[in-house]
Amino acid sequence: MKYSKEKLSDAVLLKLYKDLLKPRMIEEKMLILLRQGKISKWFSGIGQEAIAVGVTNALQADEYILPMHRNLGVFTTREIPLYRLFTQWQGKASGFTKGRDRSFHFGTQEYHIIGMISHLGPQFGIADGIALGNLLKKNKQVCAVFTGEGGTSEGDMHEALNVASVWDLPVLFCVENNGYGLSTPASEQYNCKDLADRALGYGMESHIIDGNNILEVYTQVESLVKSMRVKPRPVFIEFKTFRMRGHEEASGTKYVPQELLDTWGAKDPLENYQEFLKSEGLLTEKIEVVYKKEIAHEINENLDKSYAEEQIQSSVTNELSDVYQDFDYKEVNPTSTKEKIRFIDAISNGLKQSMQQHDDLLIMGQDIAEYGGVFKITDGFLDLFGKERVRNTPICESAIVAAAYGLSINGIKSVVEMQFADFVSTGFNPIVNLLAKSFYRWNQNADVVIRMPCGGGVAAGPFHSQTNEAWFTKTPGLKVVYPAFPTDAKGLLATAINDPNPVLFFEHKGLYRTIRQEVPTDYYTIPMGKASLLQEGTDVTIISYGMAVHWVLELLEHKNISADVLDLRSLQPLDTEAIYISAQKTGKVMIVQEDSLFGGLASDISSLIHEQCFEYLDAPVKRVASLETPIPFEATLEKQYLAKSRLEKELLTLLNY
Ligand SMILES: Cc1ncc(C[n+]2csc(CCOP(=O)(O)OP(=O)(O)O)c2C)c(N)n1
Repeated sequence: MKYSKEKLSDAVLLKLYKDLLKPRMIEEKMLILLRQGKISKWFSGIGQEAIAVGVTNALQADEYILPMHRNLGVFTTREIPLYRLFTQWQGKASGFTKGRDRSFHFGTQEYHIIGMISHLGPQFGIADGIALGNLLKKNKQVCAVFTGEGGTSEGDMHEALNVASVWDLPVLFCVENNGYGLSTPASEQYNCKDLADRALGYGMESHIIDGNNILEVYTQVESLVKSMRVKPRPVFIEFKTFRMRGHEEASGTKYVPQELLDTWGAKDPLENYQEFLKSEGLLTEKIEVVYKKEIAHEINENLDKSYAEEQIQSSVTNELSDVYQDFDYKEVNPTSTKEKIRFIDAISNGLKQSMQQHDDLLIMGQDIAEYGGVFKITDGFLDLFGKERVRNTPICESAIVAAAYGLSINGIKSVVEMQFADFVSTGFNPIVNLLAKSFYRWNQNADVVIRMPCGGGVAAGPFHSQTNEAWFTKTPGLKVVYPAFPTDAKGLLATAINDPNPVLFFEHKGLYRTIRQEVPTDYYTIPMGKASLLQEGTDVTIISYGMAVHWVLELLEHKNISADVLDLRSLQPLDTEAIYISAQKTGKVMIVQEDSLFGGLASDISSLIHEQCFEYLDAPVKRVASLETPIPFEATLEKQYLAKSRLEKELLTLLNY
């Protein structure tokens, strides 16, 4: 292997050696512990250390770095105390996730390291968000993100590269091409000569670097990030390297030809560099012994400390209280000035006022800038707030949701507009796995609101009519809001934006231009988790949300029925108290939802009522919902699909029970 010292000082050359040595020695220890059954799983980075160590050394300590499962060298180079790493792997309290997530699945703001989730791909979009935050803060920082060549096949990576290129984001995309993704050889993973070639297609600069040569990694990356800080842009690097051990220790390397292991074994980044430093007279036997002793002592001392720590203790209350970040809700009361406006105007108005309240709040979405969004909710926003804060995005829901999370990591709030709620399916993974689980996993909040124009009755067919709130109410860590009236929509949107947790904000398209109300003109908030009792009666309780509330009100207008009508307004948190009070009062409950029946909100609310109010009930709780089919396009078919047409019959049956 050829090494070129460039202008590096002896101190730097030796530091790089010591930084390479440390993860190697930790790993060797871990492999022993694994054989002794003292740790459960290990993803080896042996043979690849020069990449993590070189890149981390080239970055400043406060520049974010997003490693993967083979990048122990990132953590050690950032000098995380080893007992914290060891206790993390043992699931103990001094680790980074309170025993809630394993191995390298954690982040730490203290060390500016944002760890992976198992799904690999979302790391790229997060890096985009962090880099966007850096650009907006004008702090001249870059951010580096890692993946293996296997991870490059995921759609998330392509979306994120594209966004980074379109937005000129200073992200260093580091691909460690180590020959295998689990057992799949690179030849079955992609079909271009070099992965670096792909960057061309995104209009992005790329380089190929020998990932086993620490000096090449360090010097080239250092000069690249220096220039990226001055001229912000994404850079894609393919590091050629090899995975010398199994995917994880238990899976072995039987499928890897011995010649490959031999060839790459001869290129070992540590041994070769060691020889080089010795040949240069820089590394003496004496220094080497000192380094090894020092590191071995550090490992053993920290291991002892980690083993001495007791297993983690927690309680149900403690676990439940860590799913959401505490939110100090501040009531802002509406002024007396009101204006009769439509549902859509209330949302637009509320969003605008929140942009004024929060100087750094960003909105991202497709066609939202000059065009004003397909529903025109952000019409005129570009002139008011500028292109930096009102951002058109390419069509890539997954990367944008992940980027919103990255912004949040970098301290910036954002609202993401789904063009239609239906399209959230292509951003599903980062919502339910990144945003939802983040606070519980490592106490990092995801300050993101996702606006969801949803719902049927608009003859738009199966892909522009869904009301898919139940996809999200199922997932702990998300809040879900679903207003039915303009006043609620405006106040709840303000609260959703103030709340530091991820919120899905459902807006029924059918209400946009049909419902008007006298809405306070100034900024105000409404608390989440409080249902609204729209009508009071004695014979029956009708619980609903969104468009279905209006079906209920319309039906009752023409009937002489004494009913409590409860509009839930928010589904997570859910106002169970209001539900139980009303159910106990009337003894008969009907729950109406626009979504198809099975697995919807109505089912859970019905169960809750049966469990909590059984003695008070005069009839089984009735769920009324749409058909168990996709939503048809043609108007009469859609009418037949929607629950509205069955409402009256079901209500009368319940009343006569
Ligand atoms: C979305 C997703 N699919 C599959 C897996 C299972 N899996 C975990 S790591 C891995 C191989 C990754 O290969 P590569 O990106 O090349 O990284 P390497 O392990 O070689 O460092 C696979 C298939 C996963 N974690 N996430």
